[in-house]
Amino acid sequence: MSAREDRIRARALAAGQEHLFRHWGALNEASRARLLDELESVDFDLVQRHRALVRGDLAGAGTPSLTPPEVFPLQRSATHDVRAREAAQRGIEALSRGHVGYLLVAGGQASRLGYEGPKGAYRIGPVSDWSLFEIHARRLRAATERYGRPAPWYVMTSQGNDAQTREFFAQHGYFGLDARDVFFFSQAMIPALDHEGRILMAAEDRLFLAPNGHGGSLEAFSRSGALDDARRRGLRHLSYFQVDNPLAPPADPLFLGLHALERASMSSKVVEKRSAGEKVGVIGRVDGKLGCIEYSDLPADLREARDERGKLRFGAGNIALHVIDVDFVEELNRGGLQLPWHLAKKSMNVWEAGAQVARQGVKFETFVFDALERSERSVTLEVERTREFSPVKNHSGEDSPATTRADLCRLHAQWIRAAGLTLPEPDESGLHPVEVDPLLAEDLETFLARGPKRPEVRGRGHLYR
Ligand code: UD2
Repeated sequence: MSAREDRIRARALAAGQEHLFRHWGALNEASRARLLDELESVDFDLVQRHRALVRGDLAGAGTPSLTPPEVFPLQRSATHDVRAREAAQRGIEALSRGHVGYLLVAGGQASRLGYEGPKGAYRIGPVSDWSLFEIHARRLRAATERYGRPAPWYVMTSQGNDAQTREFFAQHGYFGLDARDVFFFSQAMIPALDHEGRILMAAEDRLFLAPNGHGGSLEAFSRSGALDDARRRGLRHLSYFQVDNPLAPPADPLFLGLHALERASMSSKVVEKRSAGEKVGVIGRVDGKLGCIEYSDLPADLREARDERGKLRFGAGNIALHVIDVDFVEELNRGGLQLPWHLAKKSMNVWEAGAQVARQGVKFETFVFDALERSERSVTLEVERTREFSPVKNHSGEDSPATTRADLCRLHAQWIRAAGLTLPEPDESGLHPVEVDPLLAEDLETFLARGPKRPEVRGRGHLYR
C-alpha cells in the first residue's frame, strides 16, 4: 500500500466511509488511481458534517419567525419617485464608469427541462430561435454600446457542462462579445450520500458528485481568480442573474443605483407571487434578519397567509436577480465561505456492487440568497413580472419553453403596438409571433425612441433588430 493510499484510506475511515474501498481488490491500476484522485479532492470534514445532517444527529432549527421585508414598491409615492430618479442617475454613473460586472449562474443540471447539454444552449427566441446564452449576450452587448464600457461577464458552469459551455460560446463567436471579457469558472462538486451518510458511487472508480448549489458561485468566484480579475478591472458591483430567465435585465440603472445609494452589500429584486403555490422563495425577515425562505421550506400556514387587503402576506417572490458587491464577496470568503447546507432528497442512479441501480440519496447545496443575512444593508426592489421574469424550468406546463416564448411575444407585441406598427397574424394560440432584439431595445421607451422600424420577416414571425 502506498503512503498516499494509506493516508486517503485513513481519512475515509475516520469519516465513516470505509465502504469506498470495498471493491478495491477488483480494480485495475488505472481505476485505483482514478478513485484515489477523486478521494484526494474530497473534503472529508465536510462529509462528516453532511453525514451528521443526514442522520439527524444535529438538532433542527425549529420554525423561524418570518415578517415581510421592506420593499421599494412598484406603486410609488412622490418620495419614491424622487428617489428612483436619483437612483437611476447613480446607476448610469456606475455603468458609465465601468464599475459593474455580470455574474451568470449556469451550473445547474437542467434535469426538470429534460435537456441534454447546458441549459444556456437551449433555443428560446420565439422568432429568432436564439439560445438563452445568446439573448443574455445581446443584452450585455447593448449595455456595452449604451455605456461605452466593456461588460465583463463571469459565467459559472459545473463539471458536467463546463466544456460544452465553453465550446458553445466559441462556436458562436462569443455572440459578438469580446472573448477577453468572458470569464468561465466552475463551481465545486461534492459527494451525494445515502440515508446512512455513506458516499454514493457513480461507477466502480467514481464517486457520485453533484454541483454544490448556486451559493457555490460566491466561493468559486474567489477561488477561480474571477475576483482578482474583477479587482483588476476596478469593478464594484456584480449583477447576478440565472441562465433560465431570458427577460433578466442585467444592466438596470435603477436597481444598481438604489443599491449604491443605500450602500448595500447585496440586494434583490422581487415580484408579487402569482399564487401561494408558485415555486419561488420569498424574501422576508427571518428571525429578524433579512433572508429568503425557499418555497419548499415555507410552512403551509405562512404560504397561504393573507393581509387585510387579501394579498399574500409573504408574497415577495425572489426572482434571483441580485446586486452583490465585489467587496462583499471577498468578505464572505474570508476564513472560508460559510453558508448553510440545504438537503435535497432524490432518487439517483448509482453504482452498487457492479450494477447501476436507483437509490434514494441526498444532495447538498448552498443558496446564494443565504448571504443576504450577512449584508448589513440591502435593497429589495419590486419589479414587473411581465418585463423581467419568465424562467424556463420545466419541460411543459408552468415555467416551460412554451410559457417563456409566449411571455416574450406578449411583451414585444405591446411595444410594437404602442409604436403604431403592424403585428403579424396571431398563431393558433392567439399570440402574435414577434420578437425584439435586445440590441435594438430592452424596453418600450427605447423601442419608441429608436423611431420607425421594419421587421425582418422569418416564416410567419417578425423580428425587429
Ligand atoms: C430558484 C430559487 C427560487 C426562485 C427561482 C427563480 C433556489 C433554491 N430557488 O429556483 O427561489 O428564485 O430560482 O427562477 O435557488 N445553479 C447553478 N448551480 C447549482 C444549482 C443551480 O449554477 O448547483 C443555477 C442554475 O443553472 C439556474 C439557477 O441556479 O440558473 C437556479 O437553479 P434552479 O433552477 O435549480 O432553481 P429553482 O428553480 O429551484
